[in-house]
Amino acid sequence: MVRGLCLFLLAAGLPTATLRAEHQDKPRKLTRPDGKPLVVGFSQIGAESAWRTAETNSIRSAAEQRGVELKIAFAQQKQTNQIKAVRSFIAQRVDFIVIAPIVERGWEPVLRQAKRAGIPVILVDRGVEVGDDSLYVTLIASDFVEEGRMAAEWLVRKLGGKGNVVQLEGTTGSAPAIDRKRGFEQVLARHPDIRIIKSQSADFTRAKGKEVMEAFLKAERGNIDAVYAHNDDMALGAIQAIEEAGLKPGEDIIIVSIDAVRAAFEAMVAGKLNATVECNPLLGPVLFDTIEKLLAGKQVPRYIKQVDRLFDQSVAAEVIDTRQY
Ligand code: GYE
Repeated sequence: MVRGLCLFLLAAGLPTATLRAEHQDKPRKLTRPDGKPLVVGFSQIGAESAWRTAETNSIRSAAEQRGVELKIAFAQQKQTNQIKAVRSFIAQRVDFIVIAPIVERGWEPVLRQAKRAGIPVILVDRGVEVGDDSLYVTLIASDFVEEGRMAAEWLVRKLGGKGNVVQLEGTTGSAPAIDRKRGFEQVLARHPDIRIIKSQSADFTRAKGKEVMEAFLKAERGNIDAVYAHNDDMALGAIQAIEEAGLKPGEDIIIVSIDAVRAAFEAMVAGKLNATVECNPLLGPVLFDTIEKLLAGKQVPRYIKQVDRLFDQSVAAEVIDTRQY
């Protein structure tokens, strides 16, 4: 256990930092005060998307570079498994606990246990809803409302302000599903001739994206101008469903999604996906830089915001080889 509770106090009251995840050239080894390797427990959601795999790999390799002993527990999309994993990290008295929380609610009891044990908690990629802000040190994540707005603004232009949209939502109750819907719908509220005619969760997976899109096409064939998917994997599933229905994705139906994973760039180059909003999963370096600061007794902001941008077909071919995930 490192410095325990005081880290929570140090983190309080600081503004948001905005940054792009950057790789340090030669990251320093992180150790406990007794010189032994630092131990970090990471409760990961699972492996539902290419984004998540990229995040896991980034955190794994950043830990390796810094000589950190990383214990990863994959929760197979279940919050109960995540809570069990966090309890076990507390029992093992790890130095830091990192959580990518599947949903926003239901975290207070276990976070209180971690706080009582004096183990600092860092949230990565998704936020939680808790009444007591001191239950975690910082959140390292993108602004999902802003991502939803970017997708909507692009789509409004593409549709010329008029059309029917179907929405493939992410995991119900998760921060990115809630906020990407909110941001998108905020923009659409100013454009009454664009309507969301169907909206359903497809759990951030390609298989469910295909399944839900098949159902949408069955119910609304000929009536769908665009798809808004809360991640690329669901958009890629929808593309398959659209093709199997004898339509041209990217032409007959416009598709915009979020993440900007490599497969999305390939789909844009092939003309099947129209645009994707980046959501940076390469959080390993910024996560361990933050831990390093906390170990040195420095303050860190409550929210370390990752900056995202939108890519569309017009730049896909040029940009694809520069992508890191
Ligand atoms: O967009 C999606 C994933 O939490 C930001 O989770 C992440 C989201 C990401 O499965 O692909």
